[in-house]
Amino acid sequence: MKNLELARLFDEMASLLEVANESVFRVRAYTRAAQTLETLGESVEAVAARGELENLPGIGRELAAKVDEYLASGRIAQLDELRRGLPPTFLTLLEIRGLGPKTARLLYDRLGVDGVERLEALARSGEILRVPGIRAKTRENILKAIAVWKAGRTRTPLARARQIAAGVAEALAAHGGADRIEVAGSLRRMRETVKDIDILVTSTEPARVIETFVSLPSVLEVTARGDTKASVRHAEGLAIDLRVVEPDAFGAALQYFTGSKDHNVRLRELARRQGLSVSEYGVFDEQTGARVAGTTEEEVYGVLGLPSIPPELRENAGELEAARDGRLPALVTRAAIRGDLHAHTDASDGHHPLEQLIEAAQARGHEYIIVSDHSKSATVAHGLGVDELRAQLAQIRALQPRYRIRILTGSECDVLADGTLDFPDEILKALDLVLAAVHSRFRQPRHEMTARIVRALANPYVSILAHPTGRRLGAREPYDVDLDAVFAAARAHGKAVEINASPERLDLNDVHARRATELGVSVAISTDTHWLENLDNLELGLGIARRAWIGPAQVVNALPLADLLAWAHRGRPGARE
Ligand code: DGT
Ligand code: CA
Repeated sequence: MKNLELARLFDEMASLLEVANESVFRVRAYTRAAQTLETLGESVEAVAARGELENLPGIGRELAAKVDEYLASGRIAQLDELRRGLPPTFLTLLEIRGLGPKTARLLYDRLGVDGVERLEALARSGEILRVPGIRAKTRENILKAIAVWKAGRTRTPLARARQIAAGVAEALAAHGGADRIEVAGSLRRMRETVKDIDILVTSTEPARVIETFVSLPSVLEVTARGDTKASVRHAEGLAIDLRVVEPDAFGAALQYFTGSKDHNVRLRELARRQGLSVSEYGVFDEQTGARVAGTTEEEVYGVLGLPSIPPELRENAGELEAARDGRLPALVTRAAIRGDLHAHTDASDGHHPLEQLIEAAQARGHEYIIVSDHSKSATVAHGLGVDELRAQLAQIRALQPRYRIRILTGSECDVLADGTLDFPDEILKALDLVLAAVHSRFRQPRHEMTARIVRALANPYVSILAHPTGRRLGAREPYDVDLDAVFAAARAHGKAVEINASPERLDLNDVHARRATELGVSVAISTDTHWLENLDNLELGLGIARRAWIGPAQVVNALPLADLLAWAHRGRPGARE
């Protein structure tokens, strides 16, 4: 299927046309075509074979010809033409948020800025201020955007790192002669990005484990290799460290290499006051030198008089004091989650029909699944109009008897620039549960954005604020909003805020989610599913919630169906108190 490949090329053409100063209409035609291709439900080859390319939204004769050209020859002559005369790294400049194609071109022509590295150097030295239109404030924004861009590149997103680690663990289990295999480090603590992957194993044949590890097909280079330890660089750039440890020191090693470093430093202080020392080999009596613990983590914490602290809490953020005082929270678990409260179908920008979404959610043991397609203002996401939503409600009513799982009717309804909702109350009241979300006008000043969201939360039919900060990891910074004011409004109206578990969002993050619940606001841990396998991203949302010290009582989708509906309908006009 060449859909995404072509979409990427059309996006590139749009950027290059803009750089070449072409009319906005031509530029937009390519962006639009790229979007169509990205969301197309079948292969573009099949559509082309039927000669129906021009029936696709946004694809006219000229673009259809480009698609045909690419499918026939693997190239687009005009694209090659546009690329000529620009260095291949030039387009990375357009990944810097806020740097438009015209400015990028100007920077290249005047100062030879051919990529991010040179851009950063000249921004730091101040030389870019010589380019017309670049002021001190622009320079500051460019430097900030470069920092975001780099952060997105130097650390690996949790979701991807988990997949890579799972693959390595599986290979070691299958061929490596490893007994226990555990992932440690920031990955085990569920940080949203990780620098590297730390893996611990026990084995009676360390040499064989090491050999299997360094020979994995995804290994780019072996950077260190010893009898019980090896480090490699994975094809995707990140490092993976493997250590083979003695079974009776496994708990101590796991505790040590899980970190965080700050947590470990505090733990060692606590130990020292009790005449004990903690290392990756065990807990030792400082006087006699005898080892008093090490086989399991429980034992390591136990000899220090502490309950075992969940890895997600080990950031030296009050967890050791809480453990000492018996105040550790009982964190939310997968078993506590009863359903998913954010999912799309192919009626808007999801990729599967309603029935498949329902079946996939039911197969995961959920008690309920919402259908929350976009509303009409979200045009790029093919948002539903009132009639389409009514048709969907009828469809759900007809389907429900066939399923055990409860299908909740819903909407991810756009919050318009003034804080009103994209659907009138008459239709919102027909829905089981409404999500409110900002998808436009991201650059409103802080007070406007705050007032906009606060107003949406006051709408009695809204239950959950979806992805409250609007960030897209490595792509878009959060919009400027006073989250404390948002949380106060949510609290006042009894609304929940979302922990959106999509790997591109993770919004709220751990810090903000902790703040929200401390202020008395409940959360929904939701996947924002567009592809069926996205339903499994719940684990990422749980990671955030657990890092935020959240227990099941603070999670609305831990409620049984009847209680969830009672909560959602509580503030609606005519609802029983
Ligand atoms: P990152 O940056 O995402 O890889 O984060 P971590 O926490 O995985 O950090 P990493 O890989 O450098 O080290 C793994 C764990 O090893 C860390 O969380 C705690 C432990 N560790 C590493 N260096 C030190 C140290 O100097 N002192 C102590 N106490 N522990 C350390
Ligand atoms: Ca690490």
